[in-house]
Amino acid sequence: MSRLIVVSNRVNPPNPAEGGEGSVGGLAMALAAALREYSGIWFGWSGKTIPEFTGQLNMQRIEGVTVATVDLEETDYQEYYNGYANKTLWPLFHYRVDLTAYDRSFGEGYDRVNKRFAETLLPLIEPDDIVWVHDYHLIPVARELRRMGVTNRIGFFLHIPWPAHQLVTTLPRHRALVEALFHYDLIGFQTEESLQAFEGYVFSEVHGSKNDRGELVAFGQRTQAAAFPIGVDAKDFAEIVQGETARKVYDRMMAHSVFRKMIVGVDRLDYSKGLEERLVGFERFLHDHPDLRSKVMLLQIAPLSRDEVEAYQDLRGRLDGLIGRINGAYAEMDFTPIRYVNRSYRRDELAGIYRAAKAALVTPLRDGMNLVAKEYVAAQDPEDPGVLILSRFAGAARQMRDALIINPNSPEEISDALERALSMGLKERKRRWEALFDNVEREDVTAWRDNFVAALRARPGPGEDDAEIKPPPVRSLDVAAKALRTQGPEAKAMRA
Ligand code: GDG
Repeated sequence: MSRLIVVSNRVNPPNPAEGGEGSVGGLAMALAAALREYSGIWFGWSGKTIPEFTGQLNMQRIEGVTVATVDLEETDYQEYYNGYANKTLWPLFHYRVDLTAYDRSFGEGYDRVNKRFAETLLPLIEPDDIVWVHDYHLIPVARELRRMGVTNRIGFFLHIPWPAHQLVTTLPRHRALVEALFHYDLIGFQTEESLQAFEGYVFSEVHGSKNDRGELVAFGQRTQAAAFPIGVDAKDFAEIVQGETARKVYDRMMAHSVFRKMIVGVDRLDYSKGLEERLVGFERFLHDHPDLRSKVMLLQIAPLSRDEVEAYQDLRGRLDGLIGRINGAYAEMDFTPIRYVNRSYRRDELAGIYRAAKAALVTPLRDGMNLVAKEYVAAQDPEDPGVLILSRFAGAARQMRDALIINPNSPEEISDALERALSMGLKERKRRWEALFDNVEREDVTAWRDNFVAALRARPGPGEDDAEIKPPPVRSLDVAAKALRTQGPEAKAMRA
């Protein structure tokens, strides 16, 4: 069996001392699970910066996983990580053009670091290995590896949405970014919607096509693109919720909310998660339902994330103000409606918290998938399950039709859904939960990993497939650009 080499920006193997989680974030969770059963290597940035890049590899074995990390230079960190990844691609791919920085140095830093990643990774790759690159930080890795002669199968999975073509084209380097994706043998998206948006770009912007094998053809290359919705380790979650820590936390939460139903939100503090909209919706609920005010409380867990980026600092400030306003207006001397916590909890503690909550509010404005929605379902008591309120803009909404689906931009919809969730009878709660759990269990993280790896292995290897690739048709803009560079009569006509 060939080895699997997983490449991601950060490398966070699970740590039992932290309740089985290396760090907060959906990607880390999923990758730890992916490597648990495959022999292979997890390669990425150590999270440390040094004055000058050395390319020195640090190899360790953690919890059965071989981990290879490399340190980055401070400038790399600023331009590639804080810059192009988190100030350009993240906001743009979450439809926040207003927060997107189009800074040329960020793009250069992004290319430089991707090249450094590829160069450092190169000596680790053996002929039979398959390489699986993750997320928007590392799109050009395959292009760089190909330039160095690597012919192994290389796959890519995008954890965040692929946005509409009109948004992608606001990027000055959009063509190069998409071309870089065509060096992968397989590109995975979270949803059909993202897949279609990507295809839309390929067809309309670079006049690519789909061949009779379903491959996308453009830039003189071809690749396979498909949707692989990511899942959670549902079985593990259902088990840890029965463990001692989860039970203790559950009992504690129940004791604290004896006369009140607890609603929970768990998110990295990120503007894509719709935290402000959620709070405004909850405020509307309190306003519209004076009779229910004394019967509910909202626990919002929001560990800080990317707090060196201004947009995240601004969001934090706005949330502090909003929560202060709502608590000021609706608190009693012995009660505050919103408990807001900026720290992270262990995974097993989180499981107990989920189980004690009568409803979960998951309200992203855009989200590749959203694992919290799935974890909440996995942690419920089958005999008395809580209700999931889920944004239609989370990738998870495609699979989780039995949640109460809302538009997070509407405070009224959030308020109505809360009222409905809190008054829902046991029969309906069970019916909805069973359908949701069935999906969460079936389409879990193992299914995601196995489907992706199987599809990647099924791609033709080097020399296995000599089908001719037609070069893409010349775009009218290219003709115009060429003409402008020449001195002929065509050029004169164009300049005129
Ligand atoms: C990206 C995409 C996609 C949160 N707080 C704590 C904690 N968490 C864990 C949750 C969950 C994970 O972090 C968050 O995952 P999400 O999927 O909700 O969101 P992103 O971090 O934005 O993940 C997303 C995902 O990648 C996977 O492809 O679903 O759309 O944006 O697992 O439990 N974990 C612990 N303590 C906390 O306080 N232990």
